[in-house]
Amino acid sequence: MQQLTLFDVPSTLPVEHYPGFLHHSEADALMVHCKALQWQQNEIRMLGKPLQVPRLECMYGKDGASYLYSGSVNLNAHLWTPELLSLRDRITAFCGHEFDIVIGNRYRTGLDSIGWHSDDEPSMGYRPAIASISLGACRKFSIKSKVKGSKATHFWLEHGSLLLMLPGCQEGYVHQLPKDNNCFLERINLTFRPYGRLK
Ligand SMILES: O=C(O)CCC(=O)C(=O)O
Repeated sequence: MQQLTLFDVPSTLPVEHYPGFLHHSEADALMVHCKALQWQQNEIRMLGKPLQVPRLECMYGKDGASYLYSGSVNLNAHLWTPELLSLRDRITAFCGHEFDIVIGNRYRTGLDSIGWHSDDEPSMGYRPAIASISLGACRKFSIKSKVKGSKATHFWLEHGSLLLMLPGCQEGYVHQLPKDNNCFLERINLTFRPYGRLK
């Protein structure tokens, strides 16, 4: 079992943050691999009008898996690459949670982002754990309780870091990756998720 220090997380948050989960060279190699994945530019419908999602997306995982979010974007799984599968198994060995799909987000610059949301699609089952790997530019990730007026906690997610969103996180909290006008570098995020489990 990998020995890592749990970093700067308030004890009430159902989140664990491991900045050095991947060695720098492993993260570099994974970034090269991820750049060659099958990225797509999706659109959501806002007030009846199509709007480009401010990032590129892809999904890999078990055959036939499809993931609908915001009621309008449907991601269909490409088959696992050996690299993504081996990373998934390594995360499971580290944290004990099991994952069936990975969703990739590619933020081309700091102008790409994802707004406040929780990942509560029923296809992930009851109280899912989600494991998030960050590559490339260090960006701010914010999380706050769904209770009105709650203050956000911020994490700077470095190249090679792992952020675990534990069971209960999606039910009680929302998260976002806001725009950063001072960031000109690319970032890739991989979220490993359960899919199609009854519990
Ligand atoms: O890029 C990130 O760190 C966050 C991604 C995210 O919120 C999501 O995929 O639901």
